[in-house]
Amino acid sequence: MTAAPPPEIAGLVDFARYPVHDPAGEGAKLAERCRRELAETGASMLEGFITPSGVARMAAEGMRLASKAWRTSSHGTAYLDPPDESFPESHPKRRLQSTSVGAVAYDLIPAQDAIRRVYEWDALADWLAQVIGCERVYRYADPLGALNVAVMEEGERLLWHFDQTDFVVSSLLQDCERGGDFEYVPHIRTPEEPNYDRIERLLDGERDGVVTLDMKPGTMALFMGRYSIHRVTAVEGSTPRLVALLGYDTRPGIMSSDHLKLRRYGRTEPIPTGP
Ligand SMILES: O=C(O)CCC(=O)C(=O)O
Ligand SMILES: [Fe+2]
Repeated sequence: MTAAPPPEIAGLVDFARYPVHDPAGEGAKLAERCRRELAETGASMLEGFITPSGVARMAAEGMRLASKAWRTSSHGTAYLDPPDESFPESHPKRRLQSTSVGAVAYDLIPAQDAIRRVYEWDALADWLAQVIGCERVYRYADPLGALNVAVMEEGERLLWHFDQTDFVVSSLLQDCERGGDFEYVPHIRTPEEPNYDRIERLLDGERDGVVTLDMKPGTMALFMGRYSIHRVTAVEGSTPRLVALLGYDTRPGIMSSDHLKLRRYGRTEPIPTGP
């Protein structure tokens, strides 16, 4: 028997098209499709996963939160590690790129906000486990980074990089007027082959193999960012680009490091709630 979707998600997710709450039936078929797409292209796009009214609500809630974003503007390598001086200057391990983004931490997102309801919906994590083929998937235990909203304003861009996690679930809540494109090169490296030459040419501006992900508001994007290098091009226009990033892991209790929390949110501890 199919469990009914819980009332707090009603109206937010298009269950008819994406029956993720039906793990033994249609949800399993959908998981199989996503699994295949991830293997083939490094991404799987669930267009219209969030309903039009759900997206409108999420965009309005995101805009209310945007002023609380911690803004960083810095330089980094594609590996998100400090530059490794043992390599030649132009080498990807050493090359610095500029990057700037604002991030609203989980503890600043009200419990009743629509994106938080979707993230905290257990059936979604269970369905993701089916997609990636492991027994369970857990939401991050990180009080700041588990769910966060990235706010990119005019002129901001995200550097070419690999994620340090296997997979990312994201949803564009609001697009900017121009630019802000999510570009990636599927499977540019493997655990065995770092492919530094190819990455160096990409950083030099060679466009071979670059694909633009079709991120539309309402699409739930599953992306394997550890092996597919990606970036967000500079945002243009006065409308901020808002993306919700939903953090999961195959192990329970996972947090990001204090270093990463400080960098992304400007603090390591959640803001205390009143008595
Ligand atoms: O903003 C996006 O669409 C992607 C963000 C991203 O790649 C990251 O935070 O690692
Ligand atoms: Fe990323």
